[in-house]
Amino acid sequence: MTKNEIAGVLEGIGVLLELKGENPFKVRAYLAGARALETLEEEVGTVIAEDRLQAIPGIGEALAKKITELHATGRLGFHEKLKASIAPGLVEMLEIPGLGAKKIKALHAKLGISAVAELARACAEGRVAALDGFGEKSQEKILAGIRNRAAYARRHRWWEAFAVAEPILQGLRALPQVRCAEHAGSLRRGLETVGDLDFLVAAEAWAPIVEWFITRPEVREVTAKGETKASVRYAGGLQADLRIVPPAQFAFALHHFTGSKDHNVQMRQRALARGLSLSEWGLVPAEGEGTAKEKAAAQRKSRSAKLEHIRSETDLFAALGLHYIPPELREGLGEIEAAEKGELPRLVEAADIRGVFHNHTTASDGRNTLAEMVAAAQGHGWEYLGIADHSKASFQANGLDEARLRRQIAEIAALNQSGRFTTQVLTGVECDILPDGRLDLDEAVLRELDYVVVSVHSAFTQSEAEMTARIIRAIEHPCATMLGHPTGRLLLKREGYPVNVAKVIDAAVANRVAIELNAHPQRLDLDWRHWRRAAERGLCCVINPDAHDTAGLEHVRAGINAARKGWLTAEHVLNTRGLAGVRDYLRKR
Ligand code: DGT
Ligand code: CA
Ligand code: CA
Ligand code: ZN
Repeated sequence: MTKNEIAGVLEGIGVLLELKGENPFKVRAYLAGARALETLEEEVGTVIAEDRLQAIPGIGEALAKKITELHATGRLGFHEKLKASIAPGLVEMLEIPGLGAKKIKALHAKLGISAVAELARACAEGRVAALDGFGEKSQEKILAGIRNRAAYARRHRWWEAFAVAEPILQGLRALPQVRCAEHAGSLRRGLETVGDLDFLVAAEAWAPIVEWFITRPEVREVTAKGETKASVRYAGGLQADLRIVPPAQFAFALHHFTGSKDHNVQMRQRALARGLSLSEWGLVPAEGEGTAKEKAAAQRKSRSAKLEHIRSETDLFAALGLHYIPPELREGLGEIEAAEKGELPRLVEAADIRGVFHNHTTASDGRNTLAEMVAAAQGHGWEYLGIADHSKASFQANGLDEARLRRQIAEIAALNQSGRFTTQVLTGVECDILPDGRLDLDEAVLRELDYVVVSVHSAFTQSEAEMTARIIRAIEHPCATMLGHPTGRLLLKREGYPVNVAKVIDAAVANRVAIELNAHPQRLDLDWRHWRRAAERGLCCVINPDAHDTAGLEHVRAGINAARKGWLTAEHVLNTRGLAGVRDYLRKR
């Protein structure tokens, strides 16, 4: 187990102890231990090997033993026993966003609630609001939390879904019977969350493909099996549909099963207006008897119509008088009109990215050193890597104060001068926006940096008006260069704080502050749905991985998906510019 995974278990123990009503000192000891590990600057393995765990403030003998066991085995008998000693319904209630151990304990003690369903009923009947220390507002929040938890459980983040899907697609392509295979559905459209996976295969022999698909080791359950299709559920709950079609039908089926529904409806209407019927089986004259399937088959046999020649999605769009529409744009949001007029944007691509801002190192809560991060950025072929560690108000993330930041600036200057890397390091900071909208660091030190990311990490419960005013005040600060993760949402985990995004965008445009498209797969914040209009209004986008380790730099790919869904071109994105262009942009501000 890694340092952060161990910290996660310790924190979990603290919460469970609190739920059990254990001595608060004991609870705090585990939470403090978790914090101490998270901010540890060296490898936990090294510390264990050299028997120095107990030298870390906040870690005593008992904790050191448990950390060692977790590091070595990935398990902890004490944790498992503790979990087993608490009603599973209570542990489950901990997954409700916004409901902590203290409140669950009170609900259990006063209302005898020990399951999520009981809690939902108690809220619906108003019994929670009547409790001391709860009230109407708190009851509403709990109900919303229960609803969110159920909705979150039905979907999966794109990044994790893609990691499951990609090896299966490659496996399908390697089968001798398979002519071609593609992802379809929301995964292919690059949606931030995915309900289920959709695989589409062209082949003439079906049985061996279906058999292969349902016997993968990751499959937990086969939920449907037919001659040319199958559905399965994998470990982790993700489900997948496989459909196999004859090669001549592949382009139509790929288009149909890529969707979205809205896009498909509009495409069918367009076909009808031209006297054609579009379906997963083909594009055929709309008049006459029979189903679309029969007509497509008849047409294929007669080899007469020009529609025969549709072999790819490009051909299919062309047959309806349209330029090719990239899957990311197929949401029924005006892409067909733009494709008709030849006005589709040339969407930004991963290869356009020349560097990134907003990355963390071990100086705050990152897991790799400055040099390790730069080496990785160089491996990506980037010209520059911006470092933006946390500022001091984010004490839980070991944020930097003015003195530590100045030392980092000097360290970066020395590294750049050493010529050790071709990738240049830019100096930045992820400066906390304090609850009143002031920035967390002195203006003098901010002026010494190449750029400043401003972000909200505290006081999430402010009203929409307060939060909006707070963020706008930060945007108006003369040193602010870009706004980090503007809504603070964590996909399938936590809704964003309330904020008037349109006003924030206006302020950013007016103050020439860029807004981040935070590419962390859990954030993808600002949401792609805002970007098309925002870019039209002149907003500059910056795709930032918010990397906390070298692997985190890969997340740029998820940000590219979102940017493409937001109709963004390379010109809209600051970090498609080379180092000279970026320096020029930063100087002119
Ligand atoms: P998801 O799985 O909820 O993230 O979203 P999708 O878009 O992958 O939806 P899914 O898996 O239900 O179906 C894949 C595509 O197949 C969908 O985007 C469009 C097409 N499709 C499925 N069912 C229907 C339908 O009832 N009507 C239409 N027009 N298209 C459908
Ligand atoms: Ca799907
Ligand atoms: Ca599906
Ligand atoms: Zn942040």
